[in-house]
Amino acid sequence: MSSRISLTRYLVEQQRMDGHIPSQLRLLLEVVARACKSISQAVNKGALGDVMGSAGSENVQGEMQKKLDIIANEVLIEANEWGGHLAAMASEEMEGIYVVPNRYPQGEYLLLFDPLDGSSNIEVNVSIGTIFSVLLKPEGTGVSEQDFLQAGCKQVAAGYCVYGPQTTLVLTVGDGVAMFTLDREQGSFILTEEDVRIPENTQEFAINMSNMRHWDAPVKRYIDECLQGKEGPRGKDFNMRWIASMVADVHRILTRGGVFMYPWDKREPNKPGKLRLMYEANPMSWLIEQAGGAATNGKQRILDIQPTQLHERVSVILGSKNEVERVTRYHSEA
Ligand code: P6P
Repeated sequence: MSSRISLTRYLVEQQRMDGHIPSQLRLLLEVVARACKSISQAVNKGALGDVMGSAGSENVQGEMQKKLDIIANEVLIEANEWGGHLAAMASEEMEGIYVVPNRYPQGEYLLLFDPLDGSSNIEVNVSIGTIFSVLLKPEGTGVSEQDFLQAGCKQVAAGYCVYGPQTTLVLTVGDGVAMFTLDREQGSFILTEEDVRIPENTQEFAINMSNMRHWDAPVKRYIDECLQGKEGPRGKDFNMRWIASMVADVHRILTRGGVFMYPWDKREPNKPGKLRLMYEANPMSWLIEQAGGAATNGKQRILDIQPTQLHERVSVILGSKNEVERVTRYHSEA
């Protein structure tokens, strides 16, 4: 039987091999993985636990919070605040940053997360997930929101945990993408994919088609060509998927290729897009690039965007390299 490599062993070997993972970062990633296991347990309870339905509150985005959004956020805060590896945390569910309390030692890392992405899918039992991003705190005493405003290319670790038919943790520290499946009997994440690669071409796109009338011309042009199939300019038929859970759509793309698009549209013209840059687009874009794909906002590489606000939004086009380059080219030609 091929030796089963646990997440802990993988991280220790990565640390030993090329010092890619300082011990404090290894500790942080193991703590985040343990928190995702707890979130997975809560998600899997469903209607059997007191975890379903609305929390009766709104998050900073003005969106109704589900009970599980709050639970997942609290699990991540409580798991990470005492370990001494973090200076502060930021979450989709919290307006401001969460500075590690003085009663605990402060570390050099900043952790950002969407604790439960796709929570509109909870009631219908469709895959949801936790997305996380790790930055180094800039030199200097104390920590402020400004310290978080770093471009995605500064990330030192990024990943997600998808709560689906399997619970799978997907991670990069800048040396490719690895996937770990949760062995519930042992309670440990086991390495099941290493050096994940996305095909450069695809015949599958993911976009919310109900927004078509609101899209900009380059997006309309790209999707129209896909819909024309082999009789059209692309000369091949396309398939469409839209799970309305970014984690699940990105996991499919990391697994078999494809292009995911949540572009700017006319519904809220003052917003650059729906998805958040710091804790959705940046971690997902790094994973995609580390697996040989590409990620732009239609005009520039997402990882090069210099953030100005913690919760700022961005237009997202990511996945198979040649398709992302085509959509981006259509924007530059427009
Ligand atoms: P829509 C989930 O709420 C999310 O932030 C992403 O996970 C997902 O891709 C998108 O929004 C779905 O948005 O407008 O299709 O419901």
